[in-house]
This record gives sequence, structure tokens and C-alpha cells, in this order.
Amino acid sequence: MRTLRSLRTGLSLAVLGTCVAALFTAPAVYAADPPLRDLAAAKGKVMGTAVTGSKLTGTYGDITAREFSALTPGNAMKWGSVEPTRGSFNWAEADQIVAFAEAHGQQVRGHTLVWHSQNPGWLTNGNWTPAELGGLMNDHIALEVGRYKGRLATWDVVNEPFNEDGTYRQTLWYNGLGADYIAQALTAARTADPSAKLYINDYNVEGVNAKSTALYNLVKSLKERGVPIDGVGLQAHLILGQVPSSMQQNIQRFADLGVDVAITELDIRMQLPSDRAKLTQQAADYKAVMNACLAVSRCAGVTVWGFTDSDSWIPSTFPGQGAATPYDENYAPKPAYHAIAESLGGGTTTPPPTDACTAAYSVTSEWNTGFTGQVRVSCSGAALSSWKVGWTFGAGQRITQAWNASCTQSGAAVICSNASYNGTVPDGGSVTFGFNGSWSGSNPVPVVALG
Ligand code: G2I
Repeated sequence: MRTLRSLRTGLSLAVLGTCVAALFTAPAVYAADPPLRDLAAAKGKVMGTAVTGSKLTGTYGDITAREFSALTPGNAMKWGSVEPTRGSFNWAEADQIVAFAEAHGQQVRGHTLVWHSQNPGWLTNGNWTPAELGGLMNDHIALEVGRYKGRLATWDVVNEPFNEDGTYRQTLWYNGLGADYIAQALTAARTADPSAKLYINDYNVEGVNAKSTALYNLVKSLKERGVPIDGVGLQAHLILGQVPSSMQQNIQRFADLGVDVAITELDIRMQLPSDRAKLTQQAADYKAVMNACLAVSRCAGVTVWGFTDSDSWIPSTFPGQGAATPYDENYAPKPAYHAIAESLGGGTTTPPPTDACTAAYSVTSEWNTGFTGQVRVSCSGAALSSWKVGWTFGAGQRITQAWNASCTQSGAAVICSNASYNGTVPDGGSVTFGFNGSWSGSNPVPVVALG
């Protein structure tokens, strides 16, 4: 039985020493809805997330397993990842993600076989004849799709083939093979794994526009020619407040062509810092996307492009923007998470307070018998003018030095309060303090309380 418990500000647990616990108010623990994957399954939909293989342990792994019924490797199956040098393969992360999914009853969406980006240098720098290029593409598809034959539910066979105006993107593939590279790639993928659903995936094709109409016309002609095409992926890298109003209509027109549709890379970015108004708008936007998919039976489901703000491509690509996913950087579900649950028929239990400050403890480095830790105090929809953070070490750890806070330790109980200069935590902001400590045997992360 899967349950979700989120621990918010004011929490005090039995594990905290009485000395620490006395400082803080009563627990505000809420039991949330069933996991998103169960809610989605009851509606006949898949709820997925992109993942990074190396992170699939601890809290990240727990949430991935509990909440999602499909995984897309964010980078691990791209050509540049699997064959960085010609003929020399690295399947480790891709294999790991597939094994994780199988262990947790999840589908895998293979991503992606034929793209203009994240290709290995040897491929992009080569001077290939059309015959050589076609051979390389077909061999790559045969090898990678064949490796996972019968185990992957879907493949994004061709990624991002169009320009915004609906003309074909000038890529290695288009320039070398012409537009028919798309039909060739789909045909090769069908041969390599007849049971996988084969998709063309693109961005800015969520609403009805020139680009999505070009995709529509392509899918129509592929169907007419008998080329194997099972679905279209609408990536849905969206901007706050800008969910296209024609999204459901667009999904429906593809469904009417006789293909499935999936929302494959959903995120909704905003200018940082986030605040309550933006997070509320984001929740409404997530719900609008969910509802557009739910309204069309051939919409297979929705995948978010990373479920936590700590694993999102947005901040590095769009400086100053972020907070695009349903969980914050400390794995607390945001209003967007609850909006997804509600759209899937959940939302029957009390949602968490949207005004909250939280404290998150992490170990940033560890050696022989010492470690460096940090605690980040963050606020969203609330603010602080002073703060105290407390916890109880579970394995005899001792603080030896702290900075940006004054910390005292009595037995296992630690209390840290703000320095003279960092008591203020604004709405949408955060303050971090650090410390060195000693440990032996193990160094478990304690539960922290903010007072
Ligand atoms: O760009 C966003 C997505 C658009 N649709 C196709 C997706 O495959 C694409 O995903 C992103 C990944 O989320 C990023 O993680 O694709 C990016 C590349 O276009 C990925 O970024 C790359 C960085 O550019 C590299 O520097 C980095 O080594 O991620 C790599 C692995 O972390």
C-alpha cells in the first residue's frame, strides 16, 4: 500500500529529543491522495516522468517508484549517450532505468532515436554519403530498439523534425536523406520491435498552429502510405499562463487520424522567485493540460520532464526561470502536484498549506570521520523575520563548527538560530547555513524542524 506523507513547517516528531521538540509547534502532517499512478490508472491513463538514472535512490527513487507508471530516460538513451565513440557503447544508465521500471511495474518510453541534438561528435562531424548515413541510422535503430525488444512500451523514434513555420528542420538527417528519413526510421523501428508503439515527438505543437498542422499533415500522409506510426508526442514545455486554448482540439484531431497522443515532456516554467500567485497559476495550468488529455480517449497519458525542480533542465537553459515541475527542490509537492491529483479524481483529502516555510537538511560532502552539512530554510507564500532549526542526530554525530547560524548541541539535540544578518527569509526566498560535523559508523540524515 502506497501512502504519501509530507512533513511541513512546525513538524515535530517523536524522534526529536524533548528539548528540541519543546521549541516547536504541533505536527502538521497530512495524508495525501493515492499516488498519481494509481489515480491515472483508474482513468485509463499513464502518468510518467523523465528520470536521471544516477539519482534513482533515496527520496528521488522513492517518489519515482510511488507516483509514476512510466519512465522516460531524460538523456540516457540518446545517441551521444549510448555510442559516444563509434562502435563503443555505454548502456549502463539506460539499462539501469529499464531495470528500475521493471522492478516497479512501470512502462518505459524510449527517447530518442533520430534527432538533431545530443548526437556523438563522430556522427555529426562525419562526411557521409546518403547511403552511409541511411545505413548508420538504420543500424542504430536496429541495435538500440533491438536491445530492449519487447520491454519498452513506446519509442520517440523521430524527435523535433519541424521548424516553427511548419517547414522541415534542416538537420543531419533531412539534409542527407530528405524528408523520407522519417518513414525510414519508423519502418526500421517497427522491424526491430514490432510490439513498441512508435511516435514522432515535437515541441510547440500542443495547440493548433502552423507547426502542429505540419505534423498533422505528415502523420496523415504516413498513415495513407502504410508507414508504421502509432502516436504523436506533444512535449509541452510551457510558459506560466500560456497553455494553448486549442490543446484539446489539437489532441482530438490527431486522435481522429487514428493515432495515439501523449504529453511527453510537460513542464511549466516561471520567472523566479516563485510566489503563491505564480504557484497557483501553475497549478491551474497543469490542470488544464491534464484535462485536455483526459478529455480524449486516445490520449495515452502525461509525462512530466522531471518531477522535482532539482532535476529540471529549465534553470540552466532559461536563466532566471525555473520552478517548472510539480515538486520543489526539497521534494515537497507543490500546488501543481495537487492539481494533477485533482484532475485525476483525487483531491479528497486536505491539501497542504500553500503558505509555508520549510527546512531541508543535506550532507554536501563526507570523508573518513567528518562531514559538511547544510540546511536551507525556504519560504513560499510566507516569510520569516527570524528562524530556529532543530534536529536530533540519530547516530552520534557531533557538530564541530557552523557558519551563517549559531548552533548548540546538547547530547544528540541540535538547535541552530539565524545569525544577525540572515534572519529574514522573504516569500519565495531562502537562506542557507552550513556546518562541519563528526560521525562514525553511519551518518543518517535527521528530520529537521523549523520554529
Ligand atoms: O531540451 C529539453 C528537452 C526538449 N525535448 C527533447 C528532450 O530530450 C530535451 O531534454 C533535454 C534534457 O532534459 C537536458 O538534460 O535535452 C537537453 C539537451 O538538449 C539536456 O541537456 C543536457 C545538457 O545540455 C548537457 O550539457 C548535459 O551534459 O544534459 C546533459 C546531461 O545532464
